Parts: sequence; C-alpha cells; structure tokens
Amino acid sequence: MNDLNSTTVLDAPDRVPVTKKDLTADHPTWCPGCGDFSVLAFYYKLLTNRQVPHEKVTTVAGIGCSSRFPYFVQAHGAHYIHGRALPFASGVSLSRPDLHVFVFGGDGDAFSIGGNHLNHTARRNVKMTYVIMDNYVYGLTKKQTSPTSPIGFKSKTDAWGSKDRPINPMKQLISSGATFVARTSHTNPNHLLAMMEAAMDHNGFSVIECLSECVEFYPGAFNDSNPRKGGVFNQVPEDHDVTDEYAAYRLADNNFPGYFGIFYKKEVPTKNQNEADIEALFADKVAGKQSWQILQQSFNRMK
Ligand SMILES: Cc1ncc(C[n+]2csc(CCOP(=O)(O)OP(=O)(O)O)c2C)c(N)n1
Ligand code: SF4
Ligand SMILES: [Mg+2]
Repeated sequence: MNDLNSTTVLDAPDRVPVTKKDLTADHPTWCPGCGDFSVLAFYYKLLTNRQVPHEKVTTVAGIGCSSRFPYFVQAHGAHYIHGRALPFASGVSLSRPDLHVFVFGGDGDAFSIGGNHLNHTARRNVKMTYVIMDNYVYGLTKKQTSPTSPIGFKSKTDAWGSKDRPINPMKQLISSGATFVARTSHTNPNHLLAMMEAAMDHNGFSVIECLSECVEFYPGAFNDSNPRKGGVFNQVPEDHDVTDEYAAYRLADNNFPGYFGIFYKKEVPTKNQNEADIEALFADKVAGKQSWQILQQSFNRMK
C-alpha cells in the first residue's frame, strides 16, 4: 500500500516536471512576516523535489489562518471544517492508497476542537503527514488563548493572563500513538524541509509540530529558539534513539526552546494496510459484485 514510488513521476520520463509555478495558486492572505509563508514555500519545495505528479497532490486543512493553506496550492485539496481535517483526510488516504495526503492546520484546530480526532487518527496509524503550524494563539479569530499558549499569556479570553497549563505537544502526540513525531520551526527552513521529507517517507501517521510565529497577535513568541534573535536552536542529540518512547518523553520534558528534530519513530501496521488485508481476506465472498451491492449486502445483514 501507498508505495511512494507510485506517487513520483521519476519513472515516467515523458512527463514534464512539476514546477513551483504550477503549484502556486492565490497570493497568500497572511500578514506580512507571518511564519506560515515559510511552511508554504517549503511545501512547494518538497513537492517539486519529490516530483509528486500534479494530479496526486492532495492538501487538506481545517479552519484558521494556517488552515487557509490549500487555497494557496494549485492542486487537489480541501479547506474543511474546524478541527475535522483529519477524519476527512483519513477517508481520502484510505480510499486512495496511491496518494500521500498532507494536512496543515493550527494549534487550535489540532489540539483544541480537533484534539479528539487527532488522538484517534494517531492510534489508527492512518498514512498521511500532518503539519501543525503552532503559533501558541488563535490567529484567525484575533487572539484567544490556545492549548499551547503559555501561562501568563494575555489574550481576549484571558485578559489578566492565562492560568491554564499548556499541553506539551510532543508528549501528547507520542502518547496518542502517532508513529512519527517531530518538531521544527519556520525560522529554520532547511530543518523544516528535512522534517517534511522524513515525515513523507514514513509509512504511517507522521506529525510535525512547526513553530510558526503570529507576528500580529504573538510577536516574538519564539525568539528564544531563533539564533538570529539571540535564542538557541538545539537539534535532537545524535545519540537519541528515536524508537525509544521513554527517551522521547525525556527529550520532550525540556523547557522552551527544548529540542528540534525527530523525537519518535516506530514501524507499526497502518490502518491502510489493515483494511487492505481484511479486503483481501473476504475478496472471494464479494467477487463479481459492484461496490453498491456489497454495501447493500452489509445493510441487509444489519436488519
Ligand atoms: C466549529 C467552529 N468553532 C469555532 C470557529 C471559530 N474559529 C475559527 S479558526 C479558530 C481558531 C484558529 O486557531 P488555530 O487553529 O490555532 O489557527 P491559526 O489561526 O492560529 O493559524 C476558531 C476558534 C469555527 N470556525 N468553527
Ligand atoms: S493573524 Fe497571525 S497567524 Fe494569522 S496571518 Fe496574521 S500573522 Fe499569520
Ligand atoms: Mg494558532
């Protein structure tokens, strides 16, 4: 299932290579300086590096500034319901094993309203890549506290400063069963691209938390992780064992700016493969039937 070779055109030399120009759609409506521009630029780069056939580029998002992403990619995609991008993307992934679905969205979309879907998509290990563009705030709705906003953050929902403890995205993603968990920042484009490349190569649910500054409602939030602003960008130590879940938790236990890189990676059967196995097992029982007849048969059984 989902053999990445089948999603590249490298084996079809008669095809014209896909260029950034082919993939560029509307001019992004983000504020000048928003971190999301960098994520988009390196998504174009990833797709052209990999020469994903244009008709197979599939970009899904929920709702938020970051979730406007699919509008800016000239290809298939959906700007779906707030927090519901993952169930939609799961349907696409399970029904089209020849695609590698990419999902983009914000911290609110992922960890607040979409938190439950995130947990279940992770434990099911549906093959796709999810890039969470984390700005520690609700940007689109103009500055409410998000699940990643730090204690003391003053917003429209916490005028005197937030008292709620923020989640730890890495710990939460690892414990939910995600089989590839990485952290990066929009300020380090090479690292961002490397994480997206590695996530795409992972056979399973790969998720990246990408710090992406909201210059309008939380400027300077990530300065401490940016060497150009006097901060430090510490990469995951080379001797870190990415298959060791507890080592990944320990890595995630460091205060901001923490570490950047792949925290955890594990090979587990994908939901896509499990479903294909079930289908193969019962193939002879439905041989010669149309999909609607199989469905009708299932409904009849439930009567
Ligand atoms: C069901 C529903 N509830 C609430 C909203 C309002 N809403 C739109 S985007 C958003 C939060 C966006 O924050 P985030 O996901 O962090 O994205 P950002 O804008 O920061 O990139 C909210 C609460 C909505 N559109 N739909
Ligand atoms: S409000 Fe913030 S997140 Fe939204 S486009 Fe502007 S800078 Fe980016
Ligand atoms: Mg946000």
